Amino acid sequence: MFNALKKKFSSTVGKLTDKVSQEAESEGLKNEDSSSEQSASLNREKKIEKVSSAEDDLKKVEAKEESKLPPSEKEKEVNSESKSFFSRFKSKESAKKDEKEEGSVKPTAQDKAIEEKEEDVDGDKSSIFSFIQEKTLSEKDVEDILWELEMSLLESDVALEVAETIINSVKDDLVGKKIKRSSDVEDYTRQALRNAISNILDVENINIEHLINKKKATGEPLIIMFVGINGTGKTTTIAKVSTYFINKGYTPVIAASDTFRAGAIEQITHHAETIGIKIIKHKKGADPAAVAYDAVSHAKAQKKDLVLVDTAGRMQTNINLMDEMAKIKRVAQPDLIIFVGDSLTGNDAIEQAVKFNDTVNLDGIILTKAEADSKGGAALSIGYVIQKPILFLGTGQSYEDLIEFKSDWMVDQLI
Ligand SMILES: Nc1nc2c(ncn2[C@@H]2O[C@H](COP(=O)(O)OP(=O)(O)OP(=O)(O)O)[C@@H](O)[C@H]2O)c(=O)[nH]1
Ligand SMILES: [Mg+2]
Repeated sequence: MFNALKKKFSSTVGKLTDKVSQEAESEGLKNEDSSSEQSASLNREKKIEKVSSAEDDLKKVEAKEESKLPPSEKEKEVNSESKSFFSRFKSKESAKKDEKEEGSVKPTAQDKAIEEKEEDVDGDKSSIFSFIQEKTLSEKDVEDILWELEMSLLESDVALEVAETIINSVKDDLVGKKIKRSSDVEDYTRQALRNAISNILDVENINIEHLINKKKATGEPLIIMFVGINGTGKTTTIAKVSTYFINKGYTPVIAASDTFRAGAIEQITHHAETIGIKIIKHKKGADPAAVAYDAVSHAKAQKKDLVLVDTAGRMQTNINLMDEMAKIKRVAQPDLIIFVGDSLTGNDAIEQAVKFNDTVNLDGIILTKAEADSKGGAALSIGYVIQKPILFLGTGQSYEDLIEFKSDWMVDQLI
């Protein structure tokens, strides 16, 4: 599910990490080059300073130890005194190595004094390098890759306003971030994308179960009407939603208000019988609003918890059929109107949702066939565009193939 979208986000993370790492590397090298002279002269000065103070220390130590040395050793030391200190400093490493190999020779006080001074110099050097390697992300670092991402999102049927909002949010999050190591780019980008997607999906949700219980407390059923264009999966989804609430202990009734399409009443009757729930139906061509009204009366009289109203598929461009839907709404007075869209139709599903929302004011969305949808554009954008929550995703043809839509789950699917 939504694999193409997932790949696009993950490729953005990869590209940005590679780009910034490469830039940081070359900038680091440049900085190292340009600062190498400075740092070399700084180091030289420091070394000279430290060395001369080490020489002083050494002289003191030597003066102390001189008396202890036998004459021959003393002679050797006097000879070596005439060597430059620098050459001794230089050969110290190999001497140290030899000593290590010999294993038993303890460092002399002279060595210790020199070693301490040298460590100071090295310490200064490492702090210079860590400074060179820190990088602040600029707009220039991210803009090409984010532009590419925006194009990919549009190709995946993400609505333009959603793609733009995501890109701007990621850009705002990333620009100015201090990068100390290349894994930071990956972490920050991933987090920026997660934030952007969470914000897109952050539409006020509704809890249907809570609403059923509220209505139940007043002795009324919760009425839900399902709308959408032809063949999106309204009827199948009603069977799935019935199953979902039966499993939670509620009793639904179905209103066969698609009196328009041949075979529609038979189709939903078959589902109701299979699931084992009551269906209220009239003849083909009857007034769909009257069927819904009867189903609500039945539910009230029989203390049923839910009325699920099936409606005929209608194109959002067909004014008469859209008006008829508004009439069913007026008569049945549903508590919720749910738009059922085919996830695979991407941007079309979003456009339909906008038109249906304009006509009857939707409360929520169910996207079907999501299991076959690799693009994911509709799932990512539809809720944001009409500011209504996605409640469920249809994920197959069987009654159990319905999952509750949670924004955290969606973010985890994508990033
Ligand atoms: N793969 C898959 N198929 C689905 C899903 N939901 C519905 N379908 C299939 O989509 C087709 C149309 O489903 P219906 O429930 O008849 O659609 P409808 O919106 O009621 O159609 P009309 O009444 O003609 O407007 C059927 O073959 C369903 O099995 C789903 O989540 N996944
Ligand atoms: Mg139908």
